[in-house]
Amino acid sequence: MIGGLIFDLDGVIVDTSEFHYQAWKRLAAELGIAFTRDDNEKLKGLSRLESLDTILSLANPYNHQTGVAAQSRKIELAKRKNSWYLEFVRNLAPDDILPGVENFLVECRQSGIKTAIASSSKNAKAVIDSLAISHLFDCIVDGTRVAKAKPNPQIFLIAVKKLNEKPGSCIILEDALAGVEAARLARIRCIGIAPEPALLPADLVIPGFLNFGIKELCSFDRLIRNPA
Ligand code: B16
Ligand code: MG
Repeated sequence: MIGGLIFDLDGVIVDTSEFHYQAWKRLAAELGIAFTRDDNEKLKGLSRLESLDTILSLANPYNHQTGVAAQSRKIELAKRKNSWYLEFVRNLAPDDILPGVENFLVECRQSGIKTAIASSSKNAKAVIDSLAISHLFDCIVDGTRVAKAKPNPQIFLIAVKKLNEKPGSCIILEDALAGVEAARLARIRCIGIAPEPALLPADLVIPGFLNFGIKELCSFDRLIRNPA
């Protein structure tokens, strides 16, 4: 019996990774750091400051600067990157929702399954507003609500509680390694979204929602039992 579905946002409902890539690349270029699309892949699901640390360590893996001055410089850099990222987000529209996602959400809700968003992004609200989909969710937990980002399971456990469900009655939909790991630590079943099954260690991996509806979701529920 499925009580709730918990959706990651970036990479599951909408693909904003190109926006993150362009904004991080601009910052990296200013800092004289080479930054590729492959590097960007490794940032998926991480918090903004963790992403920045990862980029800074590309220039010097041993230079883990700490202290108040280093921290306030990092906050300033992350703020600049975010202002460029938000310029892209402002142009998002309902047409940018990934194929099949909206139908899947409507179908699940009509079947009595509750829905939540659990996103590491502190910009989740702006993205959801641009896509005009907030009415399709019972609750939204974003990066402003949690102290520890994925792979810490905290964000998913808060979503389970807000849905008034148990981990065993929920299923997470996630595109990032950090998110799949967080699902495992939360002991919640996880469907990964990726072009190839080998890319994510989830209970099931699908390329997207075009050929995945309530029927397929219920077969998954019957086959893959709660890990707890
Ligand atoms: P922000 P998700 C994550 O969102 C993104 O995957 C990740 O690439 C990004 O660094 C993180 O949000 C923080 O985003 O800078 O907007 O706070 O996939 O958990 O929905
Ligand atoms: Mg994601």
